[in-house]
Amino acid sequence: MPEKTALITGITGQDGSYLTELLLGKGYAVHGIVRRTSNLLRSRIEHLRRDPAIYDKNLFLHYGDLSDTTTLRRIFREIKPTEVYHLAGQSHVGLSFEMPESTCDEAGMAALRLLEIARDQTNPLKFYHASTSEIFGNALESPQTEETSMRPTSPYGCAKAFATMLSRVYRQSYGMFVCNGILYNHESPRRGENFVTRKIARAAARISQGLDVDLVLGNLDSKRDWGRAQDYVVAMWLMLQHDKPDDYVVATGETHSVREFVDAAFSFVDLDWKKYVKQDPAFDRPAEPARLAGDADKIRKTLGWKPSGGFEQLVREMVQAEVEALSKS
Ligand code: NAP
Ligand code: G4F
Repeated sequence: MPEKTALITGITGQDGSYLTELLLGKGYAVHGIVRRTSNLLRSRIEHLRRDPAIYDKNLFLHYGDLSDTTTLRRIFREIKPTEVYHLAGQSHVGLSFEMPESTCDEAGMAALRLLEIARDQTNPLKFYHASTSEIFGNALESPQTEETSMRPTSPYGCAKAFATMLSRVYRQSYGMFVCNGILYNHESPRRGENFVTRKIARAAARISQGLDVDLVLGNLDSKRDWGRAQDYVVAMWLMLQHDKPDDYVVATGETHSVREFVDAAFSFVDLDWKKYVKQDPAFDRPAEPARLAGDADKIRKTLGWKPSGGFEQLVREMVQAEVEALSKS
């Protein structure tokens, strides 16, 4: 049996799927919590689930939900994880204004439930909490560091700020090994289709093949610090391998506007984006950070982490993946 047993909430999401691949490659037994859905297909981890050398050998899935504490507690008791990566929850900032209560339960209260369960375990475990740059909101300084004060601008940001503070309290009060990864936007071909980068990459590919005629977006001026998801899951793992638990900003330090992302994506398929992109205020949020940029100095110096590739590479990878998916279908 592998010595290290990881439990991942949110294993079917973008980050959960890349983290699973990383941990399997390192010889871990990986357990993931999946929700009951009406469709059994879990596209991001289907290739692992269909691999008889992996599924039910080193990768195990358990039904559960963040609201179902008794089931979560039973899973902990049965598998005795040595590392817990808590990634699950409604992660769309815009939608958090439409579903504030369930978002805050999943992004905030669920961390409390899991920390309480972790506190009761007799075996030592390390706990990763998926914090976010959205806790900084309208930040008072740029770039932001681990010390920057929290000024969230959305229900999602508020809930994550709560869970981030709580993780610190559990570390300080109970001596638990709990880390906050304060991650800036990270993207990949596995990004959910209603996040702006994937929406743009998909539209650029489809318009170039005559399958769509336009792309409707919200705020084009907004600036984000976009990195590659594959790099960011390495940062999560590194945090739990260090001898001391701590909080780390994970970012590229480079910001680009949504307009720049659109320009780069459409250029890749030789289109002039101005002919196809429309704006609809329906996609605007009641409030949001105008610009987020992270200072990843601490994780670079302490854990030796750094991002690979740059903005152009990320855009290229995402559009290329969409073009290839279309040619296969
Ligand atoms: P994602 O693709 O939206 O995945 C979310 C995961 O949570 C999915 O596996 C989803 O399951 C699961 N989930 C949602 N509600 C649940 C519930 N009630 N019970 C159990 N599972 C539930 O998110 P991601 O991009 O991988 O991000 C991972 C985490 O990092 C999230 O907490 C996010 O808020 C945070 N984060 C992300 C970024 C980023 O740029 N990606 C940056 C900072 C922080 P289904 O597949 O069944 O929907
Ligand atoms: O892709 P987004 O929806 O990502 P957002 O809001 O920055 O949140 C993501 O990153 C956070 C880390 O900073 C995570 F915590 C969170 O879970 C999530 O992964 O939007 C990026 C920007 C925003 O300014 C938004 O207003 O793009 C702007 N935008 C413009 N048009 C749009 C659209 N966003 C979306 N989703 N859809 C649009 O049509």
